[in-house]
Amino acid sequence: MQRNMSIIGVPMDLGQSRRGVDMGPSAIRYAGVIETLENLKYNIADLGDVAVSRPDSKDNLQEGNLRNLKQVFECNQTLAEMVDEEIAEKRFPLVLGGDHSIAIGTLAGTAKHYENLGVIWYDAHGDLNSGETSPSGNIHGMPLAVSLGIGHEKLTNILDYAPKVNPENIVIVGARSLDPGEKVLIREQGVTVYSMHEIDRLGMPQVMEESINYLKRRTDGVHLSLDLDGLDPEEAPGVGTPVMGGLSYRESHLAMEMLSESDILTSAEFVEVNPILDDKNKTASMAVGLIGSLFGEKLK
Ligand code: NNH
Ligand code: MN
Ligand code: MN
Ligand code: MN
Repeated sequence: MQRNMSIIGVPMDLGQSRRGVDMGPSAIRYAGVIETLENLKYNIADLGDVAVSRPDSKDNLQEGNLRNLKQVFECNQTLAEMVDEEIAEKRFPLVLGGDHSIAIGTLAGTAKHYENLGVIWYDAHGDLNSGETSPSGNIHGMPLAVSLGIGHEKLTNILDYAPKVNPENIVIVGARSLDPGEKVLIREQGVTVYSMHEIDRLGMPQVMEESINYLKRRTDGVHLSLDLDGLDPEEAPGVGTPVMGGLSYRESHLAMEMLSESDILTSAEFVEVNPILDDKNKTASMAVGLIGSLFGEKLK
């Protein structure tokens, strides 16, 4: 794993409807992400936060069922350029959200650098909606579809290329709330999904072993996009769209430890921490605990 790492905060809350997730990067920094990584001997450059513009009342807030498209696009464009530059300078990008719409920018900046980027999407949701299938109009439910080239052209074409990712290089872990259009897309495009059903049947060790082996065989870089709502809301309450019956903190730690051992990751992001809905910064602290395991912290 690359020892030089750049942290990029993205205080974005316009990709969904509940305020507060814009404070996620502060909460994760406050919970000690920099100290944790420095203790693990990484050289950290904290690049601060990407600017997110505010929609004013005159703006057209909704364009083709995409809420706040203009602001989400502009922020992701900037984020994509930053991630691109960090990777070009051989620094590992660690992006802190913010809502999950920011994966559009992270993936745009990342996928350029690989022939065949793999993606692990750790989430209760599939984030495979488009303006046509979205039940909410919230762009945070769309970033994975956008990376497949499906969705509004402004978003799919960031950094002037599309698609970013091959659907067969995507593994979703923890899904338990998929919309009808997302299920169709998963079947049609050959996305691998370990829903909670498979995790219950096989257990996290086998799920991660299969995922890692699969991606190792067919990709030349792997991005982890971890939505904290993949975890069970009893344990991680600080998220905007909680779905019961999720992954435990322990299972998630194991997943991170196995990813760390595999050494396949080339970029990562942690998203959807909402400190307003949290219980004493517990969810942000979990994010930092998981980041520690992902980057090599050992229990003994
Ligand atoms: N699938 C729903 C939508 O598209 C919810 C998405 N919410 C998320 N995704 N938090 O991870 O609106
Ligand atoms: Mn998500
Ligand atoms: Mn590529
Ligand atoms: Mn989610």
